[in-house]
Amino acid sequence: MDSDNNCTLYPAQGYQIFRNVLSHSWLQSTRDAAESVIQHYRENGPFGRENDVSLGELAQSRPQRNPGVDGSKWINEPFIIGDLLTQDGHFVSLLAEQALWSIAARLLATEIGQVIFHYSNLTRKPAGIGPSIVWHRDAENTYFCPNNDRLLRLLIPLQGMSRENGGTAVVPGSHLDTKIDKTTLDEHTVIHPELAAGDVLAIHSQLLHGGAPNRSHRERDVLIMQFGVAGATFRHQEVLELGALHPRGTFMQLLK
Ligand SMILES: O=C(O)CCC(=O)C(=O)O
Repeated sequence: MDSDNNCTLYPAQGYQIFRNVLSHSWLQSTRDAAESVIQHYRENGPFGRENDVSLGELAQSRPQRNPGVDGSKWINEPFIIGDLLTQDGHFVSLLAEQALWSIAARLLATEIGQVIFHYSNLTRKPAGIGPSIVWHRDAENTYFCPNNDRLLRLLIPLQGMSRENGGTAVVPGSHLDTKIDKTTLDEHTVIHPELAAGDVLAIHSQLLHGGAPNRSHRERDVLIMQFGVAGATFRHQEVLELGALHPRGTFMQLLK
């Protein structure tokens, strides 16, 4: 149902899976870069940067998101690490890759030269202690959101992701009905796409999505990149991460 690299499902479903976008070697080097950033966070603790979220601090401030987890033990465990391009040059190389921009251009219905990068982060649900992610639409985000709602998030799991390890859950078609109440969702309308490491899950800005805590023995690290279209004005632009608002050409130049 969901594997369709021609994007024909996206208009009706509001999400699309692209299989094997990261090759084995890209996947391995991305995992290595993610591991080094995670390790740095563990050794140095929360950096106090607005774009990072500690798993322990989240568990303390919103215990309902992570039942049974004692936040005080996990202050140095990252839940979200943002501004990835400043953290490791590998993420700059990855962002220069055409495949990600081609997907963004097709789903945003524009030319690849009109696509711009907004921001990226690593969103983690570590084995056994990963928190839930509440139901939301990305167009509601107050971090980085254009007035025209033309944004697209690409989620790239670095390990296989499914319902079992707190994989991203979606409500197909909910992008077409923004009146659906996210507080009273019928669970029969929810699906949990199964992704292999290196697949890409593209999410429409109005699609309802979220996910349960990870209480499995499997890690779940997801690289997230948000793209938009050049020329938009913004209703929220909390932080300009390195590379924000730039097209692919900038990242290719940085590699020279
Ligand atoms: O990590 C996930 O499962 C979902 C992340 C997400 O919802 C988002 O970035 O908007």
